[in-house]
Amino acid sequence: MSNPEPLVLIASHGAVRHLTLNRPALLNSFTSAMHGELLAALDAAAADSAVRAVIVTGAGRGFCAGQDLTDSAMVATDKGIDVGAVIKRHYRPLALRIRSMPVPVVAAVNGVAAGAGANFALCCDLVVAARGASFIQAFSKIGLVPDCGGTWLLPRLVGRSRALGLAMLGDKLPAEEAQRMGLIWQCVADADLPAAALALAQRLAQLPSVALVETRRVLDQAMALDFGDALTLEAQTQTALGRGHDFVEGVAAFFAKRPPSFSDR
Ligand code: T3D
Repeated sequence: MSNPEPLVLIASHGAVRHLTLNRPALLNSFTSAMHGELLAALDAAAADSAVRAVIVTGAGRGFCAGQDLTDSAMVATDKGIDVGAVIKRHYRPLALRIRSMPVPVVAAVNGVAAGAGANFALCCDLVVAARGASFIQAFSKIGLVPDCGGTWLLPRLVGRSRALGLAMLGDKLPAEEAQRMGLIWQCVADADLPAAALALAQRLAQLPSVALVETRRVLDQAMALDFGDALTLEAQTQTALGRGHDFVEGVAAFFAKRPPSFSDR
């Protein structure tokens, strides 16, 4: 018997680990099985010291249509459907895994990103999208609130007013407009997406991973701090980073007028 097709394709380009959601016929919507493979692939990338950046993308014409609404996890029982249990079992660990990766994660959004598929992309550090891609907070159309971190991410990315507009109306937001309003980092021509995402990930891979990941953490934490506490957090973080090899290397490379070679992880 032949092995079933993997639900997440895994490839490496030097220090960049490339993960592709692979259920193209159903726009890469999430099943329990795909969640399992994705989490395992992210864990493996996190544990591999040769990996210095990760790209997530989708196979076919879609990026990810969110929860597969036909997956067995969704089937009603005699106690009714517990949607929250699906979130706790799958989307919470996924969102936390992305936000705690020891290296930067780039979402290369190749097509429609809907529901938890949109917020999965927005959990990533930098989002680059093809011009033909779009983002849909599809939740209100099926009587839910944004999940996979959407309630936390959206107002921080685009402000409360736009977050509410996107989440309540659930309209399709084209990638160009998503870039204009600051929801994503970059929108590129459709044909340029793979090369643009790889170039971005390769650039990130050459930067000091620990400092990048600490930048993510400190920026997120500072949102909930007053100015004085944010300054304290910056100082504490610089103390730790200043003891790292990467800081010594960065300063040495600057004075030697040579490219740095960062290795802390
Ligand atoms: O338990 C829980 O629910 C927990 C958590 C939930 C988090 C969530 O993600 S809730 C939100 C779930 N997602 C959606 O509601 C999006 C549903 N999909 C759509 O609105 C549309 O498909 C798109 C706007 C994303 C794309 O539209 P279009 O016209 O480009 O494609 P299509 O024809 O609608 O879809 C292509 C196929 O994929 C189609 O199947 P078919 O007819 O060719 O056999 C369609 O049914 C299927 N598909 C698309 N999205 C899903 C899906 N099948 C299952 N689940 C999906 N989410």
